[in-house]
This record gives sequence, C-alpha cells and structure tokens, in this order.
Amino acid sequence: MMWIAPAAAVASCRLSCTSLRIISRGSPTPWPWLFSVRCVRRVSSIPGTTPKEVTIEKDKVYKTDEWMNTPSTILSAIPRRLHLQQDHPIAITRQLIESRFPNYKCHNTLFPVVTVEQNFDSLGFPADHIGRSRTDTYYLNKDTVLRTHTSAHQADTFRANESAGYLISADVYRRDAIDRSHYPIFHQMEGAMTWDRDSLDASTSLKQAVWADVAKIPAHSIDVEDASPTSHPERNPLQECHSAEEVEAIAAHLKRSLEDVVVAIFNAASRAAVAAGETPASPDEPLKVRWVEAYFPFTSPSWELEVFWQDDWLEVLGCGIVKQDIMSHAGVPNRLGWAFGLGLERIAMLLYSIPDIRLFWSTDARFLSQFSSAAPIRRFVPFSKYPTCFKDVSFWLRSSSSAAGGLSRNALSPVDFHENDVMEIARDVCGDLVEDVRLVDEFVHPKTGRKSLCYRTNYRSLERTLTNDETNQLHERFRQQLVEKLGVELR
Ligand code: FA5
Ligand code: MG
Repeated sequence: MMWIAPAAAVASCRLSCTSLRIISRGSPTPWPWLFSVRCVRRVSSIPGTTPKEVTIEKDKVYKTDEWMNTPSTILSAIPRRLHLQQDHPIAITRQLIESRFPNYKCHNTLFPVVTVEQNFDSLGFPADHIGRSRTDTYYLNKDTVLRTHTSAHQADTFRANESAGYLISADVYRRDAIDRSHYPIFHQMEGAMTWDRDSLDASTSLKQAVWADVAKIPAHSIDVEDASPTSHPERNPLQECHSAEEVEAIAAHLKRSLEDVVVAIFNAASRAAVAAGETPASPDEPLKVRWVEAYFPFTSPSWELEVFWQDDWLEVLGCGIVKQDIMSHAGVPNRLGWAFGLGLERIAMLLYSIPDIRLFWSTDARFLSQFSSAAPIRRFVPFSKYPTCFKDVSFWLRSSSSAAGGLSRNALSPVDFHENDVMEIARDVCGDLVEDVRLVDEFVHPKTGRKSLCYRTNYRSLERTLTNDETNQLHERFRQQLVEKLGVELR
C-alpha cells in the first residue's frame, strides 16, 4: 500500500507555489484518496497557476514549462498503483490474466513518467496525431508525459529482448470522457509475443512454428463473431515484409490467446454468478464477443475485441501485428509477432459485475472487503445506490472558438474549445462526485453563427447521499470555472 503526503504537498505549495511533492511510502494510506487530493493545491491543465517543478515519489523532479497540464489530483494518485495492491480487484484481474500466459515475462513496476519519444515517437505516431495533443494527454513539460498507454514501453522491452513473450501491467493517464467506463487514470496490460526467424531450424518455416504454438492454446467453444478478413489492402493492410500466410498464423495465435483470456474471465464470472444464486449459463446474458478492424500507428493489421455488456458493445482491447520498423529500431529485425493492450478496469468490471469505474478508487471497506486473491471470485454486491442528480449547463462558445475537438491539436493557444477541457474542469471541481458528463444539445445561431452547447452533469456519490445544497454548490462552481477557464458565456 502507498502513502500519499498531502501535508507535504500543501506545504510545498504554500511556500513557493512552484512545486508539488507526491511521496509514496510503504505504509498503509491513512486518509482516503479523495481527502488527500482535496488538500493538495490544484494545478489546472487549462490556463492558471503552474508549479515550476513537480516531485514525484521523493526524488524524481521534473521541470515544468508551458506544456504542463497535469492537475494535482492526477499527480497525487500516481502512488496508488492499484494493479499492485494485494486483494484489489485490478490486481486480482491482472493475476488471473497473467495465469493464462504462463511463459511470458511480467513487468509490473515500470515508472509512469515517460518521454514523448517513448510514448509516441518510438511507436510511429505522426507529428499531428490527435493523441499527442494537450487536450488528450497529461504533460509535465514539452518532452515529458504521463504515459497514455503501456505501449510506451514496447520499443524498450523489445530492445531488451529478454523473452519471446512479455506482459506489462501499469497505470496509464488520459484526459478523457467522464462516464461509467472511462476514468482519467486506468490500468492497462500490454502483451506481446514474437518469433525469431533466425532461431528456426532449417526444416521449419516461421508459419509452421507459429501454427504449432497455436495448437498449444486451450480450445474453447464460444462463438466469436469475426466478420472481417485477416487483412484488407486498404482498410487493414499487411506489411510489405510479411507474407499473408505468416500473418494468418500470427493473427490466429493472437486472437486465440485473447479469446482464451475472455473465456477464463467469463467462466470465473459465471461461477461467481452461480455462487450468488443466479442461473449458471447466463449471469446476465450469454457471452457475446466480436473482433472488429482497428487502426493503431504501431500495428498492421490491427483489431479490437468487444464484449456485449449492459446493452452495448464495450471495447476491451486493441491489438495487431507489430510494425516491423519498431523491431528494426529496437535492434531485433528478425523477430516478428503480435502485441495487444487491454483495459484492466474494463475486464474487472465484467469479471465482478462492477457497475462504475470510479469504484476502483474507493477506499471504503464496504468495497475493498469484497475482494480476496485467496478466495474464488465473488460477484460485487453494491453496498447501496445513492440518488443521482442531473444538472444542465448551457453556454455560448467564444466567437473565435472552434469546437471541432480536433483543431490546433498541439497549439498552446487556449482559444480552441475542446470537450476534454469541460471534463477536466468537472473532475477538478467535483472529483469523484460526478458520474457522467455528456453533451445533450448543440445549436448554431442562424444570424451570428455563434455556437451554443449544453452539457448534462450527473452528480452521484458512490458512498453517500449528496445534499441539494452540496450539488448546487458544485454545479455553480463548475459553471463559474467554465467561464473563467474556457471563456464561455453562460446562457
Ligand atoms: C491502446 O492504448 C493501444 N496501446 C493498445 C494496443 C497495444 C494496440 C498494442 C496494439 C498493440 P486504446 O486507446 O484503444 O489502445 O486502449 C486500450 C484499452 O484501454 C481499451 O480497449 C479500453 O479497454 C481501455 N481504455 C481506454 N481508455 C480508457 C479509459 N479512459 N478508462 C478506462 N479504460 C480505458
Ligand atoms: Mg481503443
């Protein structure tokens, strides 16, 4: 368990307003996370006061610059590392998945602050890729970010070349939507498997070696929808240096390995449902899984795996055949193979029937006491559902703003409006008391051409009933911050 030092953070801010100190210690957390972050001076990602440096975990000091947009609420959660906390559902989910990849080397303690080179350049993200923008990524300075995905460690891990297969589990950070399946900090597991052309014996081709490995993956009987061809010349192309037969074999190994994970999760979830007195075959409904084509700058062809959950398709992972350039730059040009990245929260939600991603951050014993790595998986029993309260806010954008959510991606100019800034303000003002924020109306004035947006905020605590006064105050602060930080005009 980690200890966050709010007092130190407050002290350092009061003294200079230029640095933040987030310290982790090996003792239990004395305060719930929400309490501790409230004590930390808030650093806005949107125009506002920025500390000159941040210190993370005692000795890692980062100079900030005008790219800094990481709020203290995010920095103070870095030491939590839910994937390493004994008996936490994220850690148990990680262990369950790791058990399906017995010979893969596991890396679980890689540090979350990485370079722009690691997070983007090494993976071939184009200079104008949307993911690089300050509206999407938490920067400490121009060259340093909180990793947005575990793929940030792909090139280094391939370069180290310690094992044919590896898994990396870690905390990742994104400025993103607010709803029940998105959180600005979440946990990913990266997996990769590669085969070395040079170490095959003369009578075995690479595709034969791969198919031999496919045969070792346990068979399953679920019906997985996979409507697209393995590759498509325009939509999902093969790489020039790979033959269609090689990719067919590697894709089969990848998909079968991941289907095996989903089946293991579903079986554990079904057993948990039976233990809870529900119908064996269908805890909620039969397992529905499908492969869909996808795009990532660092794999081709690429796919996503979706699972039908709570009346909709939930994306649980992205994957594909690793771009050969990455292997070449990592000094292992003769290796080829696959990689995937999955969201541990999303899998844990399926496994335990956890309805809201915010719950993972709860330090409430009513939540934490329900999980144990020593006992079989049990369904999560909601300790209570507290009332929700919807409130709308409508505003005019500044006349110079463009609200495309895709313009001026790397500019430091605060003029363009981006929805993620609304989300960030909601999180900053309300913390985990906001369940959901979504755009419910959009309108362009026929004469002035000015654009108006209406967002609906759903306030609900996971731990208690919010009073009317409290919700009204939160909403009023949210409205005022929208004006102050985004320059919008309330309607
Ligand atoms: C990636 O992050 C790629 N790095 C995955 C990858 C790895 C592709 C290796 C190819 C090879 P994506 O942005 O789709 O992809 O995120 C992967 C998974 O993380 C998603 O499928 C979802 O399960 C989870 N995820 C994404 N955003 C959030 C969020 N805000 N909150 C919780 N989970 C999220
Ligand atoms: Mg995705």
